[in-house]
Amino acid sequence: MNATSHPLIRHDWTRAEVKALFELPFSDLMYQAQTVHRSFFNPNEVQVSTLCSIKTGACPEDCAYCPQSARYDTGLEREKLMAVEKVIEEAKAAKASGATRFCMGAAWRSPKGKDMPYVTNMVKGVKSLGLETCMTLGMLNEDQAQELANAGLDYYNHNLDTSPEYYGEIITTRTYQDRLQTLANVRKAGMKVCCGGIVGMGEEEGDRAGLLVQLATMPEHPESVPVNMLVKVEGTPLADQADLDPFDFIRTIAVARILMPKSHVRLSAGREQMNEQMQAMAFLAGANSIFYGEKLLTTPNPEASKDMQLFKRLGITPEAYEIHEDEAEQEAAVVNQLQEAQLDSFFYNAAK
Ligand code: SAM
Ligand code: DTB
Ligand code: SF4
Repeated sequence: MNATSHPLIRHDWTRAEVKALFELPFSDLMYQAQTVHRSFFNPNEVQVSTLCSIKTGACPEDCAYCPQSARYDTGLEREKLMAVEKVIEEAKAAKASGATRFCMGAAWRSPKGKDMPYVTNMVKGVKSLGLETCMTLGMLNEDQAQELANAGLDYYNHNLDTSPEYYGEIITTRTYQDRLQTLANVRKAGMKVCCGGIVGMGEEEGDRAGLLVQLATMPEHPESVPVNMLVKVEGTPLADQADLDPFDFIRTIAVARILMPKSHVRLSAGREQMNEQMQAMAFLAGANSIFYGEKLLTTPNPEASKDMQLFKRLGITPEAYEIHEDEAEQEAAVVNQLQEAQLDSFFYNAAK
């Protein structure tokens, strides 16, 4: 039996079934999640990704959680698109400190045509270092998705954020359907999908179930499922949102693990606000990926050395990323193109 035909991998989850999982006694839920996790993964390995904000702030969208929206005064300094060589320097540093995936995020509604050569050069450059690549640039049309896939982008991150019902409370400048369309374009182009959401935005348990049902009933589960705990930022509409019960956060991770057994579930934003016991419980619930490095996009994340100490205390090792030889050759060939990219980006930024 191959992994995709495994009886635990289902695409027909109903809201009622998922709500019933959320309502299990905590220990029963954790036991199920652990059982599923151990059938598909080494439970003592966690994938580590580092984030880099390649274009910061001044975003036209109105996402109520986001410090980068131009609509809210969060005191964030806007920064234009980072030069390709700077991105590559950051990626080298991330690799040196142990990351295997480099995720580049831009505060855009969607990339403009003029941006595409720069972002595709970033992908090629970062890949040539032997890192997995991920980008999150907002909405993509089919052509843009194909361009990124052709450049070698491994993952595209585009979150659904919450349930379809609660979505309108959080974002009005793009629809749920827009998001699903981008995800379909990413799949069609052959990239891996990174898609999850945020909890602690005032949603109900039914909304957390609704988000997970959306993800788990996709024809292919997202390979990576980030579960973000809202980072409350002064100036955003959600700055004073009440804290979510930490056990409800852990339940969300556990249910995601049960619904999408083969996916990496990421204990994503919000770790700076969690103690180590809570993070350990998230790993126990089936989380097996983190963002690693002092900064998320604009807000703080635990220090890398603290994470490594935590891993050591828990007997966790970072998951290795094996690249195949033919890929390595192709990637080495890209190094030559890099100098060109660096020059391009110098002129692009100098012209702005
Ligand atoms: N602008 C692009 C977009 O939204 O499609 C990409 C970058 S955006 C910052 C990526 C994701 O970060 C959002 O979809 C959201 O899930 C997450 N995020 C942003 N602000 C957050 C916050 N304050 N707390 C938790 N997650 C957050
Ligand atoms: C995701 O799901 N979480 C990341 C990543 N994808 C791009 C972003 C978290 C951002 C937290 C707020 C900030 O640092 O600006
Ligand atoms: Fe813009 Fe993305 Fe922030 Fe929404 S989440 S305001 S699209 S940067």
